[in-house]
Amino acid sequence: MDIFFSGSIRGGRDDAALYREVIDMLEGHGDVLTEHVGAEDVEAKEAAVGLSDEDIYQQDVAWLRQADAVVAEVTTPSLGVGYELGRAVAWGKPVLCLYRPTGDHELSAMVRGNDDVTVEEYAEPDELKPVLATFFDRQA
Ligand code: 6IA
Repeated sequence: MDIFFSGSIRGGRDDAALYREVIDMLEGHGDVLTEHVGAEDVEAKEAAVGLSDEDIYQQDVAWLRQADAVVAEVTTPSLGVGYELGRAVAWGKPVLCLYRPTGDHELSAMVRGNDDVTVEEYAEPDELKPVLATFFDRQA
């Protein structure tokens, strides 16, 4: 199972440590194609590697196309995450969005209102293990 994990990068890195925890949990369910989303120093790495925005876009869309499932942490709003979700839904991929309602931002109606997206609300990362198990059991 190839898993595309989606989380905010230029939208804001407040939840970066949480993304790493989610990625660790996802690794129990398959290969995570996008581990860099959880990297502490992703912006510095981006500058060091010298990828253009076009390189990032092309690589990202290729990974998204390859993925068997998409899991996004959507508490920090991100244009890139929203774009990836739209493409994933259009390709008929199973999509799970994880959202903490205790955050500063209300979840977009374009995510919560979409029947093709499973939205799970949570407060603590500990709650996610059974949520992920149920989601991946459904894909088996
Ligand atoms: O608009 P945002 O930057 O918040 O969008 C975040 C989403 O875009 C993530 O889910 C990623 O899949 C994708 N994304 C944004 N930047 C990168 C990136 N930078 N590499 C891959 N995907 C990205 C290069 C970092 C690397 C050299 C460590």
